[in-house]
Amino acid sequence: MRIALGQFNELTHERLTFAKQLGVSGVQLNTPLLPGEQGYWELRDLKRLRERCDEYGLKLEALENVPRTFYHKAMLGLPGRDEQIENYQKTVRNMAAAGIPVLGYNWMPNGVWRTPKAVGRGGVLVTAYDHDLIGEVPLEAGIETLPELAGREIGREEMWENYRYFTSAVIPVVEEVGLKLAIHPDDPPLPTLGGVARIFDSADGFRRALEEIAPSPNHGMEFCLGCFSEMGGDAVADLRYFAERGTVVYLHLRDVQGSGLKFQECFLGEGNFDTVTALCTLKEVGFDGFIIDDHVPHFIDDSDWNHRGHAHTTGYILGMVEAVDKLYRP
Ligand SMILES: [Mn+2]
Repeated sequence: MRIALGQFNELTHERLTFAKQLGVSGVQLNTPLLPGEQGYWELRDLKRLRERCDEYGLKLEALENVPRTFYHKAMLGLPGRDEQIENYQKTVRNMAAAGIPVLGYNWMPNGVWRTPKAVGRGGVLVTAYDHDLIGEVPLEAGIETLPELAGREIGREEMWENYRYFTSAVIPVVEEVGLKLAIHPDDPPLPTLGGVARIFDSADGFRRALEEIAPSPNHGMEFCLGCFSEMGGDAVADLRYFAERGTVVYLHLRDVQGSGLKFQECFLGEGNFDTVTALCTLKEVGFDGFIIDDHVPHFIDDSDWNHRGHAHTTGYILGMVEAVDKLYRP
């Protein structure tokens, strides 16, 4: 099991040096700041990212999320989606040519939603969602203002049809060039938000996508334990189900307290699932992907990218994985 540092959007000397200091083997970027006026990412820009990681002896494990405006018409089934899908195919081809093996994506036209931050252990600030506050307070994240969303209601089957259309065009290209595409759960995983259905709100949604609509050795999950914990079921049982089928490309290792309509993030070890059991499960099924921490608590005097939070969580994961590797014999 490899561990990477991620969820930032540029490869500054500071971030790469920090990754080296933590002792991780790789890096992941979320929505990297690359020129994108043309609607896709260029080979030269992608190659520069990979080479920059090489210079620091770090593996560029994955890019997570192209800008939403690269494929929102595909998600919403709007005119212009074919052009966006062609551009998405270009990004896939360019990533493979640049030597970047994984592209993470999500199917949330209106993004991740969060209400104001909550207070966690010792006063750390953590992200939170309280459905009762929607419409009452300004959101920390969510209700994105894509003009195409104004006044629209989009149902589940319409979202599935749009998903089918998108994947039927993109998965063959992903297979051809040898890239892996990995889907993240909807966050929060509620059936609908802001009038837009959320189809990746349960393990069943993933089964439908990966076993019926778009099964492929090159198509899997960005398995976010935090989101599965938010679903309120047995997140580790879901992890086992997908990991033993080889569909977990990489893992977001975070947890929450509460679930469904009201939850807040927390330190690993304080939430709904048992972290040791989760890691033993991955070991048992021979998981060969990488792990990142995802969102982390904001510590006292932390930076805008929560590097203290990342240091704590990543260190905790490194220690746990070392222990599980040495002590656990499936
Ligand atoms: Mn996540």
